[in-house]
Amino acid sequence: MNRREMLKAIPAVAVAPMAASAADAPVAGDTPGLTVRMSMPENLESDFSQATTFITPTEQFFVRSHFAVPAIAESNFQLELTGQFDSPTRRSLADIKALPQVTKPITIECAGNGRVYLKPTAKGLQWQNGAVGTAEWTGPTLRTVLEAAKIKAAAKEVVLIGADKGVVADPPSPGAIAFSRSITVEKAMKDEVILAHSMNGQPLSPSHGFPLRAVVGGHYGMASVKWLTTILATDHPFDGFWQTLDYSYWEQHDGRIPSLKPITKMQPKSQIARPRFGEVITAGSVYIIRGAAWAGEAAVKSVRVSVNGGLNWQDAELIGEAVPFCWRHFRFSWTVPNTPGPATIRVKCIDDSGFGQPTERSAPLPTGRDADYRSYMIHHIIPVPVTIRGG
Ligand SMILES: Nc1nc2c(c(=O)[nH]1)N[C@H]1C(S)=C(S)[C@@H](COP(=O)(O)O)O[C@H]1N2
Ligand SMILES: [Mo]
Repeated sequence: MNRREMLKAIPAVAVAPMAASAADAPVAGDTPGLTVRMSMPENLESDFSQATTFITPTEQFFVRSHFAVPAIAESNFQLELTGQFDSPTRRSLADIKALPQVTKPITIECAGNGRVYLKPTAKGLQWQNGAVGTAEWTGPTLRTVLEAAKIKAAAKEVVLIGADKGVVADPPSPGAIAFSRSITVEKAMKDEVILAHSMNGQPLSPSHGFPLRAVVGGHYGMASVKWLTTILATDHPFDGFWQTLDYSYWEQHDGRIPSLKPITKMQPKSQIARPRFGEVITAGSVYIIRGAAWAGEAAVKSVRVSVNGGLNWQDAELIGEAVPFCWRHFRFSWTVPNTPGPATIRVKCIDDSGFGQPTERSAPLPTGRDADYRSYMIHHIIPVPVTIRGG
């Protein structure tokens, strides 16, 4: 934590006993607001200490954009379906809205969320823990759209291509390229993949992909292509810039020939909303530790809390119902010691296959070494330091 964050930390608010619906009620001390990580292109971070509601209000939802927002008029918007389709087509927004619709909440986390906690410092946007949010998305499933255009059995992947484009400096791209990512047809056919025209009941804002975006539940954010204009079905894996050079990680084989694999599934993770980093907490009080946990395509089985530097762990209470592909809020009543001094809070999420969060970035995982995730998939335990002060 830096000095500015220290100074920003505010005293804990008095916490009253909570009703069952507390997950949906904002907490005292909430303020709207996004932090500018980059103004051009627009990269805005949510304040995770405000993330005490299941749905993130759209104006507090983080924005991650590689290029300037493309201006698209709804009247001449067309989604092109090309490649491995028996009936390749173009569809207007009205056509897309005329298909069967679903509305689903889905959590999106940027693969670089938490990058600021990496040591040594990694290149890239220095996100703290606010590049994550949950919104309710409306539109047809991608499957509905693919089946309407009669996707061929030979199709293995669908490349989702955005209208935004530009030159990438590092590593240098071959001229201006459009943001694009693929998912396998197997994933594309799942219920959790939506072509959304609406977010939280309103048409998408320009920043979040107006007029149409993909939302790929369970995958990191880069899969959820905004300003979607083309769906290219291919019979071979896509090797584009953000599939190989960027948003990729090292997969170890025999320790000698690691190979780059596209980042896909969100790893189990939990974050503390309250207390904030460096918060001052009253000695002898009961403090409600709050936060949210998610596990991508898996479910959150439990969230464990340690208030003594990772020595002992106890179960947090999971709030509300488990919603697939969404975060789950948790709380934990901490009986704060009477002795003033520093304390450290840790939380860890364990998914339904028993896979949890590593203690350190370098820890070995079933999938390889966490450090091989380069500057992405940052899901090791991040301790939150606080100061206990005489009451
Ligand atoms: N066309 C396009 N889609 C995109 C991006 C982009 O730059 N261009 N950024 C991706 C990344 S890295 C993330 S994390 C999410 C963020 O979605 P949001 O800005 O709505 O929060 O959008 C994804 N979709
Ligand atoms: Mo991202």
